[in-house]
Amino acid sequence: MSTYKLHYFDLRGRAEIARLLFAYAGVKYEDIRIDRAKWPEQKSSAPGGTLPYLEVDNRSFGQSMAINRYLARKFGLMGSDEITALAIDEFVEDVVECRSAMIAMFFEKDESRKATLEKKLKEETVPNFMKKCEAKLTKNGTGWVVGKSLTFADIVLFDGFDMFFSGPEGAPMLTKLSQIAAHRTRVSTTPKIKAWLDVRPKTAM
Ligand SMILES: N[C@@H](CCC(=O)N[C@@H](CS)C(=O)NCC(=O)O)C(=O)O
Repeated sequence: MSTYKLHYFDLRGRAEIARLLFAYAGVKYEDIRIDRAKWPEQKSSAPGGTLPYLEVDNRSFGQSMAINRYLARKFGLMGSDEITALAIDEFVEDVVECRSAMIAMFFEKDESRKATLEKKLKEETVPNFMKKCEAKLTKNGTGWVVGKSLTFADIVLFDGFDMFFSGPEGAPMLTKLSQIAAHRTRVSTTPKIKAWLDVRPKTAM
């Protein structure tokens, strides 16, 4: 049995999907939360100088999505065949694309550029993604994104928009997205996930 240490700031951010995967799989790991003030002196021990990174036994690996995919595969959440894994990954990339557009807008400093990005996000990117996601959940008809049980895709969807759906724009939108709303409930009430959500540190993001 491998030993795992997940290093990140005291945030959900880019580490929360891994934490949810550990929780769902019921696998023990050390959830190491680095103080921002101490980060500069620790940066050189992180692969690529960024967080999160995962120590598996005594080897360290960076890049959050590589870590997430490794854990998802290890914990049997990538489906039982390669085509199912492809469908899961396809959906995960849709989430990543939509989230990246949201993050780019959030961090844009130039006001005029920010306004352009925000308009595109509100009028096209987010509604289009949500529409596609509602249709996908309806078509699959099992309550899960791919196949008949929870996979990596469900955890990525749940975590990817967790902050958005708790906020002033996302919360009212969710009332009109019946499939996604039901999906959020289904994921968050899955016993091992619920147990983590109930105790996880309350952080701003
Ligand atoms: N593509 C990388 C991005 C990692 C990244 O930018 N991490 C940020 C925190 S979310 C970080 O380490 N910031 C501190 C720094 O760069 O010194 C990943 O997904 O892991």
